[in-house]
Amino acid sequence: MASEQTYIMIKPDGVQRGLVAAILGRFETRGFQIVGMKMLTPTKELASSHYGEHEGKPFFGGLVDFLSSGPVVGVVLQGKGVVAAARMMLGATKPLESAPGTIRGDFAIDMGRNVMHASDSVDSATREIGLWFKKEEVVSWTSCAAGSLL
Ligand code: 3AN
Repeated sequence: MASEQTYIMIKPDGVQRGLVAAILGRFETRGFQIVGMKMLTPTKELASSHYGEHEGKPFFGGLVDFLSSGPVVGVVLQGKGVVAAARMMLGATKPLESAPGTIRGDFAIDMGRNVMHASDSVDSATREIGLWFKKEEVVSWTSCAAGSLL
């Protein structure tokens, strides 16, 4: 399995509920590497581009309004199979269908307040990393831990 990068984002509800460390900690302790991270309040334009595939759907306006309503934490994660793994750790789109142990299954109830985003494919990850990060904002580092595979 090749090393990949994916884009994950703690949404405004996750930031406001103080879940940033708890969520990011799951990825760090599993062994994935944070190679880019920023906090910002997205403009409506950025939020619309991010959710471009949903443009025209009835929930699009609310989705964009919510994502741009407050600060989010955007993260580039790196590691073997990280795109699929992050989706598995995130859980289903509808929080009440998310398995316990997943992030949404443990932290969310409402569809419109489902605490986190994760790219759903390698192609989406490439697009979303390019949308949220400049090239120089994604870094490269090696762990100093003995025996580390990073
Ligand atoms: P995910 O966030 O699991 O990748 P997407 O990309 O299908 O799911 O949808 C993006 C966001 O749009 C979801 N997190 C959810 O908040 C919202 N959403 C998706 N489908 C619906 C729907 N049918 N009704 C209301 N909101 C929706």
